[in-house]
Amino acid sequence: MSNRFKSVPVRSSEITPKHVYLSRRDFIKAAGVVAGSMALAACAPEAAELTDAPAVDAGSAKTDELGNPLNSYEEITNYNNYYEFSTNKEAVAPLARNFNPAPWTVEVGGLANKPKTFGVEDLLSLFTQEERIYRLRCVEAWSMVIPWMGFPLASLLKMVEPASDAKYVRFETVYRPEEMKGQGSPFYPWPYQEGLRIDEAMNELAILATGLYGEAMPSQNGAPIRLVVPWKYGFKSIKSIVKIELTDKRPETLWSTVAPNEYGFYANVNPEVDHPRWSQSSERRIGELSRKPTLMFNGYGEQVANLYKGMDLSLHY
Ligand SMILES: Nc1nc2c(c(=O)[nH]1)N[C@H]1C(S)=C(S)[C@@H](COP(=O)(O)O)O[C@H]1N2
Ligand SMILES: [Mo]
Repeated sequence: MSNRFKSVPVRSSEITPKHVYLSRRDFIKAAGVVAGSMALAACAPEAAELTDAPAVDAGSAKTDELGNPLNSYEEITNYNNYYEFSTNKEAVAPLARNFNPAPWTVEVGGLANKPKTFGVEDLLSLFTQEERIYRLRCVEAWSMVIPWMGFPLASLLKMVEPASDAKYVRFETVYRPEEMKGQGSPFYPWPYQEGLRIDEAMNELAILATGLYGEAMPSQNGAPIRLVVPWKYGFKSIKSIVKIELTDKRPETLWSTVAPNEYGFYANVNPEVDHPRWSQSSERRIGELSRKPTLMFNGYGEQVANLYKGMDLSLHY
């Protein structure tokens, strides 16, 4: 079990919400990080306090279950697809600085026996936050390895008790054109929406992520809560979710509305099915020089291939 993907339970007390962000030294004390780090921090107090780097796991040589090293916090938080802010990946982080993710609620309902609106604080305390080291493969053929914090989407769905006719799950991003200037663009049908079949949503790999590198989720990565479905192209992993709806109809998605022949509903990572405008057989790992072969289901076939038995995957780009 443990070597099928990297998952470590983390006490919610070890997660630092940005609004109560302590100095790195205080955080190290609060989280009970090993004595070695304490000594280091004491030797270099200036550097420790000035850094914007994560307080947990900084500089450790962690890898995913295939031995791939993690991308750095810098890389993960400065190269982002988040069209609500900008279509320029390097411009997202500075534009997201004024985004305010607190307070925040997520409405979970539709075809459910116990629909409920949750505050993000509720979600952090109701569900054990665990670290999941996942590969993120963008449909644009670049990828990263990211240590997310979060909890299984299935845990939340079970709590609201899906009705027997619920077949899909629909997700919606916040709509705040004042804070998200990209939402002024007429080329996209805002708010961003996405969807999964309910059995995909219940798969143990699908998580709602609330942080990365042990820190609360940065705005540019989808604060305060976003979906992560690592066997699918990155655009399925919708950010800054305010609504989750169980439904009997396949949801419309932003990308399948804009370009249905390029971005399908399933969007499973597949090296054998090319994007109409480029090959998907290899990818550029951010921070590395040579390209890597793309893996079927992004390397998660053991956990998810059974979801698609009998489906012609070449028809489901
Ligand atoms: N709401 C919203 N969610 C989104 C996007 C977006 O533009 N808006 N971009 C998607 C794409 S294309 C990718 S590759 C991932 C990128 O996630 P990251 O910036 O955390 O690496 O977010 C996905 N989720
Ligand atoms: Mo993407």
